Amino acid sequence: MATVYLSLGTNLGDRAANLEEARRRLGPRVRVKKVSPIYETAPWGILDQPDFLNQVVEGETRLSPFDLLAFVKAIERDMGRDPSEVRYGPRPIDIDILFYDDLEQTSETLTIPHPELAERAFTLVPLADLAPDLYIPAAECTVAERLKQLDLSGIRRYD
Ligand code: PH2
Ligand code: MG
Ligand code: MG
Repeated sequence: MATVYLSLGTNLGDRAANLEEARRRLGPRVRVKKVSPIYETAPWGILDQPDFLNQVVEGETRLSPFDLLAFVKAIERDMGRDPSEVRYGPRPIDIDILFYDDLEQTSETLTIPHPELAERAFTLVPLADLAPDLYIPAAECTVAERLKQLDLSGIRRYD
């Protein structure tokens, strides 16, 4: 069994329902052990789009990293995500793999830990609720330490 941390993000439709639906759909292959609070977060990357809801889940899975990627992409697609949407643009659901055990891998389709993790307060805030002591190799510090260096304005508890 691998322990994985996944980030969920949504800014189209009924956002809270989208998070719930994504967690439910993970169920058969990723046993969700912990869920963070939900945060409402100002958009990052492309600023002119609706606010997101963000959440992180800790799960256990027997899927390999690439099979996990295919599984979460299928959930995104089945939940109505438009494959031609723009990078960083609006979406009903986004599921990103943040950590897979202590694996470090770089490839064209899947880099673990998530390559932009250390820059994204909207991911680090809910991740810190579950696993503040996880080490981020690219930042050479833990999740909690990295969080202290970021601007947290634009992030508020939602639930
Ligand atoms: N996801 C993006 C781009 N920008 N901003 C916030 N606040 N939350 C997100 O989940 C998010 C984003 C692309 O995946
Ligand atoms: Mg994604
Ligand atoms: Mg993303």
